[in-house]
Amino acid sequence: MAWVSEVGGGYGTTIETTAHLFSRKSRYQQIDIYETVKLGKLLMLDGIIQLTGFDEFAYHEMMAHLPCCTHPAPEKVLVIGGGDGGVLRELGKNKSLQELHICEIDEEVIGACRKFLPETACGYDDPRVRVHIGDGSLFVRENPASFDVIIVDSTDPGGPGEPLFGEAFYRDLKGALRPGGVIASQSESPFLLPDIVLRLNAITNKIFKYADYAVIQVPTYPTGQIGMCVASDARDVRPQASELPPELQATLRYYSPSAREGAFHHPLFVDRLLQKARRG
Ligand code: SPD
Repeated sequence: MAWVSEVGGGYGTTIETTAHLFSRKSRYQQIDIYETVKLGKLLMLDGIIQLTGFDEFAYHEMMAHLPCCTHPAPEKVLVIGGGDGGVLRELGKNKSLQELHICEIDEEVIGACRKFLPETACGYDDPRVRVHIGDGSLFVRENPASFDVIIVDSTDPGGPGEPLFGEAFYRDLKGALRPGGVIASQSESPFLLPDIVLRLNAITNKIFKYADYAVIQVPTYPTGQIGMCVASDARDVRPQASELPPELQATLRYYSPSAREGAFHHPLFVDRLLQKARRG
């Protein structure tokens, strides 16, 4: 038995593992997949926890269904990053979506997850999926006015996901939306990385007419939570603009209209951070 840790900023999260299933340094990052004692499979990129089988449903359901339900009738969706396939898997449950595009920079993440994390990477099996290997920041610039929903499922800033945390990228995201489009992006934990939360919310508030921030409970991420920016030029992003079919809603374990509503209600320190972001 070995304990593996994500450490940084004087803080760490440690998980007990039983087997190291995959380890490889790709052109972009160190990729590790473990079997754990309590939490199912664990995927780490450059030593940062990306998912465990225990709670990945929380993150992936919210990242996929919340922005799709912010759009009245989404058809064409793009995922940037998200090479493990978890967001794709959730999008695939929504039969009204017509095209599911993913732009992932690291082909080796896809290969490793398809082999060792099939319960997550099964998202790739959907015939509506089109895989683009490349830099998401270039892909959105090269595909203007193309998507109803764009979901940025990035790693943390500092690694290959670094270009996905700047204002230029968010301007290109907006440019890649069709009229009425919605974006959602992995936007870190307000306890752990308040400066990043502030920066991303300041960017979305500056660029989009409507912007807000939702929090997802994910126990195995440091501090047990992570946030997502949600933004659109078309409508307020807090209320649902469309509902999931009841048969799909019944299969979910986290996303629901009330979980959505709650995700936008914050403790005081986060509200103050978001007020500061709105002031720019
Ligand atoms: N701090 C960890 C952030 C990880 C966000 N991406 C997770 C990828 C899961 N599909």
